[in-house]
Amino acid sequence: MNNSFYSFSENDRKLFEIFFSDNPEATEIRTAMQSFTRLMAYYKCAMMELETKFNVLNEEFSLRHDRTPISAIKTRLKKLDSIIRKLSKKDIPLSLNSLEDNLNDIAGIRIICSFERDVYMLADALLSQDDITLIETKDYIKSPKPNGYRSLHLIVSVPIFLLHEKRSMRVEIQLRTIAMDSWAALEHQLKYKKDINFTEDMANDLYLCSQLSAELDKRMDSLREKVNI
Ligand code: 0O2
Repeated sequence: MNNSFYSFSENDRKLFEIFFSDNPEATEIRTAMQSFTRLMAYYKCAMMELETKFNVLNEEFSLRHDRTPISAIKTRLKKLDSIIRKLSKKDIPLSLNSLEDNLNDIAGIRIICSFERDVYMLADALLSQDDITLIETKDYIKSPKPNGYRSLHLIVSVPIFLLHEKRSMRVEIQLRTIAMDSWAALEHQLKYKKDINFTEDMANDLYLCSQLSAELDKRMDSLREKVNI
């Protein structure tokens, strides 16, 4: 996990000059960049809150059941260029305020579980906490995407407590099994690698792989049930 809140590249600076400042004066741009960095810091705090919550759930589950349901936790802050791309795609005004109001996935946390049942158990445990507000659920496990993508997505609002204020921040949580995660990583690689021509045959093969991985998850879950863990 990266510990710096947000580090600006030269490219980010240029993007700021183009999109976030009406006035190309250096001080205006600096102020806009400072506000953006502060907002990113708040999102990072929200991810830290959620990461701790999942670590606590993992710990308590392991005390009760002698196994850990979480195999890995990954966090990421959306990069400035993909924020701008998403705002433009959705035809949303390019301003700092509109980021917070319109994008739910600036902060993302991915929870990778051993078993499909753990995905729902952890989602339920998190959502029953009284400081968590559920904003949206997309269950791509019960209803996979047409390409075969499976994962449970939750958009939640979580409070962060700053020196003089409390702020509610929205975070996208993706919960998935190890099999779902390796499928998604492979699909992402094949689809977005510049030198690969992504053919219809490859898309069909990937869809079949997704069905096999769903079958694998089912079998692993029934094994888990048999040994009662
Ligand atoms: P990144 O860098 O991974 O975050 P919305 O946000 O509601 O306007 P969107 O973006 O379609 O609409 O939301 P959705 O369907 O919940 O998907 C958001 C994220 O899920 C994506 O983030 C991916 O991480 C993952 N995802 C969704 N569909 C697929 C898929 O078909 N294949 C793979 N590999 N991942 C997928 P981003 O923003 O694309 O990028």
